[in-house]
Amino acid sequence: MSNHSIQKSQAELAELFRAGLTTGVGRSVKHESADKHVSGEAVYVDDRLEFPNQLHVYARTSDRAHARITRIDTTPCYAIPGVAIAITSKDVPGQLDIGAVAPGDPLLADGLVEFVGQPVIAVGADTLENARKAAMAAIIEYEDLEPVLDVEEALRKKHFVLESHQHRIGDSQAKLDTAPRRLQGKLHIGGQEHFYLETQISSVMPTEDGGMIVYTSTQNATEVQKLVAEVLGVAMHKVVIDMRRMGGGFGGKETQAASPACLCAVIAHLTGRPTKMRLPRMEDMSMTGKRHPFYVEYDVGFDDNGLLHGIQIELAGNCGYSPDLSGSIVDRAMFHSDNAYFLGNATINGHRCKTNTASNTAYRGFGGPQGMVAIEQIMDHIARNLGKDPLEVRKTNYYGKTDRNITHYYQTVEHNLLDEMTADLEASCEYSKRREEIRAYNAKSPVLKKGLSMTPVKFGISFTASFLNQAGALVHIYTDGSIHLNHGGTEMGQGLNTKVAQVVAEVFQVDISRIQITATNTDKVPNTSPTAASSGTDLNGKAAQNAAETIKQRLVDFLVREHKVTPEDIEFRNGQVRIRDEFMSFDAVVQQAYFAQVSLSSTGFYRTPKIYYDRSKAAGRPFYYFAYGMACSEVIVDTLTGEYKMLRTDILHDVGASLNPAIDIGQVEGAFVQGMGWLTTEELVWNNKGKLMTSGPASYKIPAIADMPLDLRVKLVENRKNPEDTVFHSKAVGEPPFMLGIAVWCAIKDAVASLADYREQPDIDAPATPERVLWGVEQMRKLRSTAKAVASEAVEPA
Ligand code: MTE
Ligand code: QUE
Ligand code: MOS
Repeated sequence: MSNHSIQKSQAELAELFRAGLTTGVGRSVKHESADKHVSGEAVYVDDRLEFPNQLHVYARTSDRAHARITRIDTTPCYAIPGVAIAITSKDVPGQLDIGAVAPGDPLLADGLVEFVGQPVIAVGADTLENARKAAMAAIIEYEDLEPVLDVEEALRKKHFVLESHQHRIGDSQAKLDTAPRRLQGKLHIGGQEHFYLETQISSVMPTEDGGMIVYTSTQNATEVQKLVAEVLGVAMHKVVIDMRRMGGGFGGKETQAASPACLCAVIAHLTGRPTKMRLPRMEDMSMTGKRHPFYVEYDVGFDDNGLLHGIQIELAGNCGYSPDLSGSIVDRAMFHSDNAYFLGNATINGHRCKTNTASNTAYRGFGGPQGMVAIEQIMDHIARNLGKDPLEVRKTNYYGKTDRNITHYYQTVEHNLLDEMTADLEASCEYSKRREEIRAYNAKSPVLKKGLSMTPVKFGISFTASFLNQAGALVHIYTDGSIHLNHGGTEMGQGLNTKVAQVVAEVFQVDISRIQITATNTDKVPNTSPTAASSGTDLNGKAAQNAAETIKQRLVDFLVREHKVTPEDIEFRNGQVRIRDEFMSFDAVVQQAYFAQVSLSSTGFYRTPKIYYDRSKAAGRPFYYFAYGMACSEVIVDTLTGEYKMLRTDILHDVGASLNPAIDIGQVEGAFVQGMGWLTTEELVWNNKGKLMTSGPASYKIPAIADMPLDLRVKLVENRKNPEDTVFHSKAVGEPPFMLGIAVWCAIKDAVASLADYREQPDIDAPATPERVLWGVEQMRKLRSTAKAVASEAVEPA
């Protein structure tokens, strides 16, 4: 970097200049922490050197789903050695509620418990073991109340955490009544545990003036800052959040990282000692919320081609005991209940059902996947009713390019890639040929049945709460030419820091090795939005670009003055700067600018243009653009056991002009497998007392390497810039490919439907566990034998 020792000649500088940059945007630069992830040197909160005198915090949680607390006695806690403090809700100095958007989440239960796993008291002790022993020694007595554990019961009783909401276009009722064909159905969709490898964790150090520095694993630094300040009853400027990286978030650390941080802060405040709280896996699984399970009812009218005439969908999200983000999550389910299809005349009702379980929260797709599973089920149902290939019915209903392109929330779908991407993938995966082969195979194979399905994804990019679509960044250039970069996003493994660094490398035209990104920190970039809605790169990349361009402009202005040239004479490239026909290294330019008293530091800011949404009218343009994907999956099902194996999946996914193809393909593969796990083996089971029985990896089955499709082929759409002015015309990638997993669920149902000549839709709820698949097999066999009996009776002579 330094060129004090070796002065390069003009010819050498010119050659470097001409060679061009290899680590800017569009390059498969490896993840900034890849080596450290592999060697184990990446520092997570639990790896930080511990503070002297630190307390470990442990929460004793409710073992009742719904009860009044009649007595709490913490005196027995103090008999355990090493115990410093045992606190209840009464000891919280500031506000007790840590609800993210609406109140409803007390930091510690206050007279009432509403789920098994709800924190009631917290203990600080010298070791985690002592804290746990002491917490278990407390006396807590309850008077049981009737719990609501079933989403259908909650829906029937209108037991909601928030009001219901409607999206409506046209006259669905009239169209249902006049449609040539009509079907009704219902479906349960399961939840999903985040299973981030690093469980929730915070470590807090009290500082002067009543301040706190909080090291925590969160997607939402500003929210934790605000809630820590509120529970302490101090201003936000007393609290600093430092977040270097998460060991996975997947939405589970958007709101639910706050509770350990706040418990640590309260105990640090009351004792004056540093604190740390890390949830053991079983506690993490029972205390924190998951993806919302949904119950869906539909009524659909269509014609003989399968074209939709009218549709009504009831989407009932199981929110758990409190609102958390369920308002926006059920909204996003409603926004995506069209997926890729023009609904025309539609009424979509979204309900936020309250049950006595942990408060369900953000999870990759944020309700979108549940809405999309519903409409994909409907597409399959229509196809079985008509005896058509489901892909034909899907294509018939795709949004048009110039007409049939208004969504049920009145946004026009522009630049849709559905037709081209479907045609491309259909050809490259040889859909028709394999469809024929599979039909032939199934006709000859009595036990093993193959299934095939090709499903699209259209996912809206932007927070639907429009104000969240903003970001900030901070860039410094030091006098040696090295660059320090901060932005408001958080790194959870998705490669955000790498992409944002590539953007800054591109602007300055310097190698990425010059750029250091450090922890996300609320005193560097304030008022951050959560890193969520897949918009981390879109927002923070643009903010960092803005900061870097501000500094670059100052450098250009300086060179213009100094060298008496015009801005057009100046070009930055590969660590060099050309000033008309003279070359200077970037370092030398920076040094000269410093001596000329030019500021080498800048903030940057970005807000997404064009979007607006009026929720009271349920109309607007909530999404800046859509990301598209297509997946084709082939499975084989054993109809004697219900077990299955993924044989092959082909994926074509749209990321606009990719900022980093290697990272993007990693995101597509990871998201697809996570989506597949949700819809196949990941089943959450509660007992009739509301206790989560699947609270560890022994009983909750996430996909492992052996569950991968035997043949997985992932391609990104080539030569398709995002037509909107996003960061270097890229598209968000974090969530959209999750919903490619729907192809696997539909392929399993396709294999089972073969048992009834593809004319019946098996009732296989999600997840399609082997048990459910077996029930679907039995259902198909029963339907066929009744049909045969009826047919043979009909031909029997009287
Ligand atoms: N990838 C990894 N490795 N780990 C994660 O936790 N979270 C996903 C996705 N990809 C996640 C991930 C979710 S839910 C979102 S919203 C996006 O990353 C957030 O990051 P981005 O906006 O920077 O893509
Ligand atoms: C997608 C998301 C989020 C969202 C909307 C989306 C999200 C999120 C919020 C949200 C909404 C209102 C608030 C708030 C957050 O909305 O992650 O603090 O007041 O947190 O379409 O991912
Ligand atoms: Mo992702 S669910 O928006 O954190």
